[in-house]
Amino acid sequence: MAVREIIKLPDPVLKSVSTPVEQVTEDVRALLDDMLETMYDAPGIGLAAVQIGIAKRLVVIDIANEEEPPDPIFLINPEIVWWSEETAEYEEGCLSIPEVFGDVTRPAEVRVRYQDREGQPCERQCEGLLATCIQHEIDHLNGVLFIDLLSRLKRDRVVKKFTKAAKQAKEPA
Ligand code: GNR
Ligand code: NI
Repeated sequence: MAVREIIKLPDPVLKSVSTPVEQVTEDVRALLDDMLETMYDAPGIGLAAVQIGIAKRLVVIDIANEEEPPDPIFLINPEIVWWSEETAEYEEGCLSIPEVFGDVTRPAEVRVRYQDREGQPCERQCEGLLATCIQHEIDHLNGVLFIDLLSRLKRDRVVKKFTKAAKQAKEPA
C-alpha cells in the first residue's frame, strides 16, 4: 500500500471520462488499497481513481467519523440506477480543490449499482452524506467537479485562482 499524490485543479486529467474496469484483478485491488490509504492520509471521505491520475471507474469511500471503526466502501463501475425527487443541500469540498467549499443541491437518496472488490454485482440504497459523497465521486468519473455545479461566477473565480497559483509555482520569482 502507498500514499499517492492527489491531482489538483487545473490539471486537465480531472476532466477525463474514466473507462470501465473490465476485470477485477489483484492489480485493481492493489490500486483500490492505494486509493484508500491516500484518502485516509489526506484526510477525506471519498476518492476517485482519476484524482491520483488513473482514469478508471474506481471509487473508495469511508464516511465513518473518528469515534467509529473504519468502514471502507469499494465501488467498481458505479452507476446510479434510481434517485429521489427529494433533494438535499450539503457544503461540499474536494481534495483536488483544497480549501474551497460550496453548497451543492443533489438528490437526497440514490440507489447505486456497482461491483465490489471481489467483482460481485451489488446494489446499495444511500441517503444523507453517503448519497452526496457517492454522487460527488461518480461525477469525478465523468470529468465533473462540484464547482461545475456552483454559479458560473463562483466557478470561474475558483478556476482562475488555481490557474494563477499553478502558473506562479512554475515560474521562478
Ligand atoms: O473529503 C471529501 N469531503 C466531501 C464533503 C462533502 C461532499 C463531498 C466530499 S468528497 C471529498 C473528497 C473528494 O474530493 N472526493 O472526490
Ligand atoms: Ni472530489
